[in-house]
Amino acid sequence: MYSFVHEPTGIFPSVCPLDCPDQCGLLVHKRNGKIVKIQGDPDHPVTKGNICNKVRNMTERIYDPKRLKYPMKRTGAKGEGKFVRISWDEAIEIITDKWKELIETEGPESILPYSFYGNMGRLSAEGMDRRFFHRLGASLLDRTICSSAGAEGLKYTMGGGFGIDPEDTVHAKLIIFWGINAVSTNMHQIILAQKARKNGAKIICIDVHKNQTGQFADWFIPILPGTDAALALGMMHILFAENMVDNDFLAKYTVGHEELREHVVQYDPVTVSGITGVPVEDIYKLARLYGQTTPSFIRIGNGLQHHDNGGMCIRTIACLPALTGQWLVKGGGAIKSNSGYLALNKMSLQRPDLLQNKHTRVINMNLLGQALLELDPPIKSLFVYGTNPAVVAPDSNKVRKGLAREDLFVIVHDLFLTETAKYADIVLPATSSFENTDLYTSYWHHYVQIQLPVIERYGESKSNVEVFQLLAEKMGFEDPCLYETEKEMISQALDNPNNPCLKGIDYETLAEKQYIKAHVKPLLPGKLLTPSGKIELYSKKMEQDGYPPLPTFTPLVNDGDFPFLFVPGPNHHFLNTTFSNNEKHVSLEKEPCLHMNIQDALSKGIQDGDQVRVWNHRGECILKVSVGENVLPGVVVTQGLWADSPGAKHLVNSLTPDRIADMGGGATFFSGRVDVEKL
Ligand SMILES: Nc1nc2c(c(=O)[nH]1)N[C@H]1C(S)=C(S)[C@@H](COP(=O)(O)OP(=O)(O)OC[C@H]3O[C@@H](n4cnc5c(=O)[nH]c(N)nc54)[C@H](O)[C@@H]3O)O[C@H]1N2
Ligand SMILES: Nc1nc2c(c(=O)[nH]1)N[C@H]1C(S)=C(S)[C@@H](COP(=O)(O)OP(=O)(O)OC[C@H]3O[C@@H](n4cnc5c(=O)[nH]c(N)nc54)[C@H](O)[C@@H]3O)O[C@H]1N2
Ligand code: SF4
Ligand SMILES: [Mo]
Repeated sequence: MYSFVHEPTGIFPSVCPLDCPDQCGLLVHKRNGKIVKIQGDPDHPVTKGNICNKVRNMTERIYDPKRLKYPMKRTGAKGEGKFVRISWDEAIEIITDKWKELIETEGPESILPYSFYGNMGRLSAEGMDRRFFHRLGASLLDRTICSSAGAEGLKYTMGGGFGIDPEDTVHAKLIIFWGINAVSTNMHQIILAQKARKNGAKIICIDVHKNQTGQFADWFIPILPGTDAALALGMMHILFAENMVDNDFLAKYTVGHEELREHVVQYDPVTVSGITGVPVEDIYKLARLYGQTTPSFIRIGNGLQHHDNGGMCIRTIACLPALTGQWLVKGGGAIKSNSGYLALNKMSLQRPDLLQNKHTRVINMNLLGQALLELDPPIKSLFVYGTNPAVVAPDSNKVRKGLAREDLFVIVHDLFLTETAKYADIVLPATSSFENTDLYTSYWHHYVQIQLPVIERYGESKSNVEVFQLLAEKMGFEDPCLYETEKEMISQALDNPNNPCLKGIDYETLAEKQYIKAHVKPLLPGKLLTPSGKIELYSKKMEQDGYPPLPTFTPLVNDGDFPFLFVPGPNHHFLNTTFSNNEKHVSLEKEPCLHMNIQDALSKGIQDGDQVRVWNHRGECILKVSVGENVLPGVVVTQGLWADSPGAKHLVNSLTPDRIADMGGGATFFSGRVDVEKL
């Protein structure tokens, strides 16, 4: 296998491993065996040498003295963070002894893997780990924390994660950033929008918070949380009423446009304004701009779908480009996710066939607290990797209570002693992505990329692939697929007869070229993966699944009698909790604050800069208030997944609901209510 580890000095191609749509090409500068600088790869066709501040400062994270060097065993109380060093042999023996005993006494489903995309490498996030846990017969985890509600809604409408090629968006004349803070979370879409703007494009942002993206836009439209489906339906009402729809397109490429035309009569601008807080004249202005501008492009965000009605919201917005026939225009259409184009051979990569009991229970990762506290038969062991649930999972007081259970055997594999790792019985040190071979596929652009090892392993750290191989060996598993090399796994993953876009892309060519564009054809004309092969404005499948078949606005669930809707999203300098423990990034981000409308502040006797207690029936947080007009009355917004530290109660997920969204088992982080009081 290829590797750059043995070249002590030089500049090596690489890829950003973080859960970010941009998946930048990187150049890693190495001197005397150590990384000294990380820069963007100027030759990367989409990211073109630009990278964010987070990753420009990543070297400090790789060599942070706090990084875990060796396995450890807990000596203090759960959550306290006291550990002693042990050897890998001892760690693997303790884990497998415990698991063999559990399998014997309670069955393998008493063990639960808990992971997410802390490293987007497909082998790290859904490779050997899945094979191992399938072979073990452990409970299955439904990985729903990020985008599953929206993914489901998009699938009903468009057949899957399929949008336009972002490289084409420079041709758009109207760009709508809808529920996405792209300046922080998709910076290359902003760079493309700037190019489009130079060619005369107008940029709109629809959000509950006038953040950096709202400030970047030519027109910011503030909206009440969870009401976007109503706004989209109001736009459709006007598009039909004023004959701004493309009837030929509707007839040829959609199902149900006649039903939709009748259905949206009820969503008149006055009604929609009452729901969304968007003035009637702005609804007209928005609909007319959208109806009269071509190409128009909507970048649909993830924040939008972290609501009770998130699936239907995405499904509804995704219907809009069809009304004006945008899918046939270069640069027109939408992107929510493009993951469908780069779909790997999941069967070969994850080997679900190794799971003998086809009725194995499936646990929704958003319900971790409930699962640990209430499930019967109980979960007795939890293996956490590539995620930090004590901070990122909803209703974190419940999660922490579960993690603290004395009879729960917890293993955490991570680069750092995270908040979650403090609850572990055994902590295992993980390599950084620059120490591994892995395969990367963006969910925004159309490039497949490879990571070849650039540096030696830090301390005694091991990759996810290696850890599950060690566990498999000690468990006595003999299946050859548990011992395959990264190169073999990459080849199998890319060999997907169901996905012609990946044709001709293999390990060798990737190692030579670093990134390869998939063979993606425009979505239309063509057959979509919906039951009808067309865009489903009316969906029979939804009806069968118990949903309204037409796009519909459903209000948020009542979350108790608290005056404010609470929207705690990600921030600019962290990636979820990654970097929240690195000094440089924390100093750039300073501290979390709570944005509050001036009217609300007045009525609560709160002034800019005050410390406030934010609370509800689930928990509380202490934050500094920023008073202004960048949120509507009745809404409070904070950014960043900060952990609690002595003297700082910043854990926003202690306030968020663990209710499940309307579709896909999704999370509802932004549908909680809180009260706020001056301290
Ligand atoms: N810098 C940085 N980049 C990141 C991340 C990070 O933590 N930091 N996280 C990564 C991950 S895992 C993901 S999933 C993506 C997420 O990135 P985005 O897709 O941008 O999603 P969010 O930031 O969660 O929310 C986007 C916006 O939705 C707004 N919003 C919330 N509720 C509503 C609503 O009801 N209507 C409307 N119109 N807007 C609403 C929020 O105010 C926010 O500005 O970013 C990735 N990139
Ligand atoms: N309030 C609120 N909560 C949210 C969100 C929000 O917007 N608001 N966003 C949600 C979303 S969209 C997401 S995706 C989740 C994300 O939440 P997480 O998936 O927990 O993401 P991170 O916090 O970045 O944690 C990733 C962890 O993986 C570790 N890691 C990195 N590489 C490797 C590796 O190769 N191996 C191993 N074993 N570990 C590794 C990192 O050190 C880090 O501790 O958070 C969700 N939580
Ligand atoms: S986090 Fe996103 S923008 Fe930053 S380097 Fe990685 S892929 Fe690029
Ligand atoms: Mo996410």
